[in-house]
Amino acid sequence: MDFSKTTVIHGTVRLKFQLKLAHPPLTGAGNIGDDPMFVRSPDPGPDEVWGTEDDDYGDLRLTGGSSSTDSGNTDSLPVQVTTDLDGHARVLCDVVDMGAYESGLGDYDCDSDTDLIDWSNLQACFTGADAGSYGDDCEAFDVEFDNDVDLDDFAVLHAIFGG
Ligand SMILES: [Ca+2]
Ligand SMILES: [Ca+2]
Ligand SMILES: [Ca+2]
Ligand SMILES: [Ca+2]
Repeated sequence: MDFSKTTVIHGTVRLKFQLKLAHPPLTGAGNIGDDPMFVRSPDPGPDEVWGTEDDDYGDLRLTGGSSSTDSGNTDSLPVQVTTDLDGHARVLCDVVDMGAYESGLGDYDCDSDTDLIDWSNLQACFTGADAGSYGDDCEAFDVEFDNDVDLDDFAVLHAIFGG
C-alpha cells in the first residue's frame, strides 16, 4: 500500500479519518488528497497484508504543518464530543482538526508553533486547581481539559516547550 497516495476523507459524524487509495483522487468539498503527516503512518508490515499480526496501525496524531490541522467541519461536531482521543480539547484554534486527535496544545496564538510567545501567556491563563473558567485561547494550556490551568497542566506543557 502506497501511503503517498493516501486520501483523507472529511466529515464522518465522529470525525475519524478514513484512509483510502483513490485513483484518481477523490474530489468534492472537504476532501484532502495531501499526506496527512501523521506522527507514524499505518503500515501493513513486512507481509504487506492488512489484518495480520505484523500490522502497525501507526500514530494518527498530526505533525506540524499537516493540512488536516484546522480543516475539519466544526459545525458537524456532535455537542457531546468535547475532547479528542487523548482527552484534550476537541477544538483548539477555533476550528476542529480532521481525525481523532486535536493538535495545538500549548499553541496560544495558533501559529502552529509552540514558542516563547505562547509560553509568555501561560501565567495569565493560570487559574490554579479547580478554579473555573479562563480567558479566550487558554484552552491550549488546559491539557486534560478539566476547566482549569494548574500545575498538572504545567508539567505536561513544560515538556512540550522543551523544558
Ligand atoms: Ca500485515
Ligand atoms: Ca484545531
Ligand atoms: Ca504559537
Ligand atoms: Ca487542566
